[in-house]
Amino acid sequence: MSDAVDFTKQGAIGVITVNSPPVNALSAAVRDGLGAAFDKGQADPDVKAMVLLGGGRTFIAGADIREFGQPPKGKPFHEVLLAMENSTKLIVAAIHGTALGGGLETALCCHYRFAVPAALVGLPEVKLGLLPGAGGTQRLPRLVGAEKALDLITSGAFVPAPQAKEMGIVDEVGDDLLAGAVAFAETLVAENAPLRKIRDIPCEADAGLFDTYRKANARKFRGFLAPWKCIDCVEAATTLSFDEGIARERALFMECVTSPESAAQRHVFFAEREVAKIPDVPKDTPMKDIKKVAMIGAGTMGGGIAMNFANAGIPVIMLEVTQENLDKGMGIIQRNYQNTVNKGGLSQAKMDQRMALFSSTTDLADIGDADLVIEAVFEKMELKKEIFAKLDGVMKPGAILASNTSTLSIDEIASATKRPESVIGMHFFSPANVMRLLEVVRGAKSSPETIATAMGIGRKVGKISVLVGNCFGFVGNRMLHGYTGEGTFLLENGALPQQVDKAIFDFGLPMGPFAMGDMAGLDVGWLVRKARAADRPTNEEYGGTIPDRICELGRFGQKTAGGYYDYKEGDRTPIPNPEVQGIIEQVSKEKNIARREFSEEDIVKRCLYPLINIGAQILAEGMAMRPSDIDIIYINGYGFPAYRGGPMAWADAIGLENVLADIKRFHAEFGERWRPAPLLEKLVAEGKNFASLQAA
Ligand code: T1G
Repeated sequence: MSDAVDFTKQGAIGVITVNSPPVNALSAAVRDGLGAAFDKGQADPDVKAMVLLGGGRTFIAGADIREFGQPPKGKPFHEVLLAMENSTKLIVAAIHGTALGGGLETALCCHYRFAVPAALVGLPEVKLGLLPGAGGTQRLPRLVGAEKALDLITSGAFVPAPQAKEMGIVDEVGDDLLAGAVAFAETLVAENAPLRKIRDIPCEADAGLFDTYRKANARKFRGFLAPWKCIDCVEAATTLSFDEGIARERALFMECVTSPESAAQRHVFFAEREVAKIPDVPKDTPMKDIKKVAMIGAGTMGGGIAMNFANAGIPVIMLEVTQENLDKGMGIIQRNYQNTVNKGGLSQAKMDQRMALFSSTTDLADIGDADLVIEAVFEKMELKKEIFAKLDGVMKPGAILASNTSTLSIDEIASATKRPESVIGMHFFSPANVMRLLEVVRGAKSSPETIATAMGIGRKVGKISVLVGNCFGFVGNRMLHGYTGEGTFLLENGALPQQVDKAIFDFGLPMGPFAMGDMAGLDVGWLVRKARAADRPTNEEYGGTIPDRICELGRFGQKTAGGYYDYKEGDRTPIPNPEVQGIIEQVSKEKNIARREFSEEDIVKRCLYPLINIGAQILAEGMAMRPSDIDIIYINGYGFPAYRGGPMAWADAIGLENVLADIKRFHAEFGERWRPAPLLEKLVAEGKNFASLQAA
């Protein structure tokens, strides 16, 4: 028996326990151990049936993701599963925690399944750019039907045990995992229950189900590989024999597991977990208990941010300067919740519970007992410093003072208080109640406890918290500046907004820079450019000429029915505008630029390579802890496609020497803004990539 798997007996029931923390992943040791344990139970004449369970906090949570891309070792998984399914002794899977991926596939090769009520089951391989490669695409449709299997396999959703029982995935739900499963096995033996094999269940589907499903999900699965292969596998379960279906599944699994998309998505899986690891803020750093939050500003951002806390059951007091602003802000929150209720995403009772967690005031003195206060007012430093000075005098000792500023210095804001150790940035992304990303901006004096609390409360309210340094624009917006700026230079060089936006959309972002600008409002950038005009570096080319002229016409985007594009009433579809094209061509003429054609590849490099170059600068300055943090920021804050891994992983996949060669070419043609980041040059000179910095 390997250390990873124990075999014991309870009466006539063999108990097989996987002990491979933290999640009992199906490593080679576990697979070898399972094989040996089943052989032992099979050979023992006193054993009438067997129970398989996970030790620690969960059942088997899937294949060991770290083994993918490595040379195969240990007993092949499908051999272990075949031995179980063909066992002449009844096997019951006893599920707690999460039975996921290969874990659920193992349970489906047992003859019966027992689960505790809090258990979850699912086939989330698609999130890793994979498909259930151990029979899941052939067995699940036979259990729950092709249509439900399609949804479960292409979404990777986790199903609670009671619902899984209703669907037929689980046979029995009971409170005591081992005792319950052993009793269930004993009952089955006493009743001489059949050794059920899911493979023997027929599987049919309505003609056209799969093509209809493909069409209905084309936009959602755009650019991904795995969801499409999942559909093909489930379709095979309805058209081929079980063994032919298994062969088809294995072929398509190999196509996925060797694909760049899966390598990228597996990178993202681990990157999402790395963000929580902060070298100088250990995991056991005490976090403050946030029982009450105060929100300063009930505008779009303030309301959206506040909803996150109410959704997590944390009371929020809203502060505004006038009752009118309060009423308006609370109205927005009410409407947001009502829309969700109307769409069936929330019960009215839950909405009422959340609304009951809100209180509001125009009196600063009323918020002093909050454990965390988040300021979300206009991006004006003077105003923020005035507010933080007042907060310093009002908030109880130990309260955390956070700003939702998207670009301004946390250190300067903290300087307005006598407790800079309690000041931190919590930069949410609009719409704040939807976007997963939270940039936690550490000030020079932010204490480890303040940092740990901000990171932790972000996770508690469903965000992915990423710690960033205190520079202009922090990480995301600082890189965004390079991306959007290059887009306008492309217009001056000869491209049109619709060409740039199409190339970026086809690359995989949800929309291109001009459609995004029209959605966010062009006036926002216009105000920032005017505010910074006086101190703009003289050697920095100005990319704002075209958007300034568009704004001077009062064209701010969707909010004014026109910006770069026109928009019909109630329709967000961008329509190219000839007057805007005239402005673009006029600016090229004034700047003596001969307009030229650009391929989609040229456009992608010109718009997205600044993310890589600026990302390298950010890493060199220590404003991001690791390249994969930047990837997580761009995927969760800006819609960078997960199947490309994020800007830094994408650069590694292209090859940094290739990226640098193009950046040098752009530097020669366009000057300073394209100066290669020294870190990028260093890595290329040393034959390394961004991933080599992860261990740092
Ligand atoms: N392989 C390797 N390591 C894993 C792992 C896995 N499957 N799952 C988790 N870990 C690590 C994780 O990196 C972290 O490490 C620690 O365990 C705790 O994880 C053949 C091909 C189970 C719901 O996709 O969804 O089976 O950071 O922080 O929040 O068809 O982990 O501590 O060093 O996430 O409590 C399919 C992936 C695999 C499940 C627990 N299975 N895991 O969440 O803890 S492919 C999955 C999760 C497959 C078969 C196919 C979650 C969790 P570290 P954690 P958690």
